[in-house]
Amino acid sequence: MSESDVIIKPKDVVKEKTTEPSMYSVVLHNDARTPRAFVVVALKTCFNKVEREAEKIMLEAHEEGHAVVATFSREIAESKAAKANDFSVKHGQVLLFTAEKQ
Ligand code: TYC
Repeated sequence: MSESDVIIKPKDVVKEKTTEPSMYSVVLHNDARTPRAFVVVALKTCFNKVEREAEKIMLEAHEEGHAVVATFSREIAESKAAKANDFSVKHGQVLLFTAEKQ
């Protein structure tokens, strides 16, 4: 071993801790007032869902009380839920989307 060799003992090795960013789901909530057809339009307009997928999500929310629309990073999920809620208000509806940590 030369004088310039550096000895790294196990206790000196610091493990890099990496944490994956949390994911958030946009959740669609059921209510008694919003027409089913409007829910489908909102899902197609705000989340780029095709008719069949939008109907499936709408029916799940209608029957179960809520349904996951899609999952994103926190910023994207919150922004998309807010835009979809604005779309709902703009059309005089009470349809609600929330962003929920997974
Ligand atoms: N329950 C509503 C009705 O019977 C339809 C509806 C479905 C509303 C899903 C919201 O997320 C919802 N007109």
